[in-house]
Amino acid sequence: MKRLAIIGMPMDLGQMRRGVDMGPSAIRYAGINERLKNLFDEVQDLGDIPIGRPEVSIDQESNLRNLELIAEKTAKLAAKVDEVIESGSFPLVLGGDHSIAIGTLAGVSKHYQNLGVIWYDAHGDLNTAETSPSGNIHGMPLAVSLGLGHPLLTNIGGYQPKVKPENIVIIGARSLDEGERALIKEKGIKVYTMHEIDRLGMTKVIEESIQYLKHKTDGVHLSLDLDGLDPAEAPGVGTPVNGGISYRESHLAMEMLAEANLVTSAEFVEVNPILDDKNKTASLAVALMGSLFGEKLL
Ligand code: 4U7
Ligand code: MN
Ligand code: MN
Ligand code: MN
Repeated sequence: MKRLAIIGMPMDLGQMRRGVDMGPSAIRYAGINERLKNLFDEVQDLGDIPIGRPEVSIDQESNLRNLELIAEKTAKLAAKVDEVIESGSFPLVLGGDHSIAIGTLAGVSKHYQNLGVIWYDAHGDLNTAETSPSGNIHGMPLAVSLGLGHPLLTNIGGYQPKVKPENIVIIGARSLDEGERALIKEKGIKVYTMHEIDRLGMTKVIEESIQYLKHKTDGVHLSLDLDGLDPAEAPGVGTPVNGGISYRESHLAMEMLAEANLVTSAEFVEVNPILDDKNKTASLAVALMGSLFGEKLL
């Protein structure tokens, strides 16, 4: 039995542009159920983790925006993701800004000795309070998962780290801050920047990524930030960066991952319908999910 469980995480507290909290609705409206129902024996939509309308705040001591709230809400997501995996379903989380990955990974990584992570993103999301130029936690979830950052975040689920640096592949990077670059070098994190994608082609990038992760991991989480794609194709994102991965390259990447049967959990984040053009970005997310879960053209 192949079962999929969809979890909405309508949280926008990790950054400053409102609207990304409507991402899960936009993705549902774009037809996620229709698209995926034939690719699984059962597709279950578990609805949204309740976020409410909490008052935003800046932690005086750490300078982190909405620290306590994000810790509280991502812990709830972690528990739900944990429960879904426990029940034998594939967890698919809909964001929400990328800070939600702190919760997803806390829930997923309990179940694996050596979790692999594919971080499909224009950014590294490897900042800490010390290196962040913005104080926005959506720029930090990968660092948090490595055990770097505020203890309220790194200790979610009661253990850390969630991921080892050698089990991470970043794909699509083209906007890395100083501290992120230093951390990538220090930890030897594998990164395919846009330069490598142009140079090698997406086929090689994904083939290499699969080879890199296949033998040393017992599960792979795909964290797909829609801003990894070019803003011409994915305009509905809060932090667009020109010169991104194309629609076709992204489909190819998802299809190759499907063939390799490597991915064991996934999240699609940063869809902001207020900034979007007729739900184009949410529709793109749904189309990519189709490819990721094995939809065939013929
Ligand atoms: B996203 C940034 F400074 N690096 O930390 C930061 F450029 O989840 C952007 O990838 C982070 O969208 C983008 O604020 C986070 C900035
Ligand atoms: Mn991101
Ligand atoms: Mn990003
Ligand atoms: Mn973003």
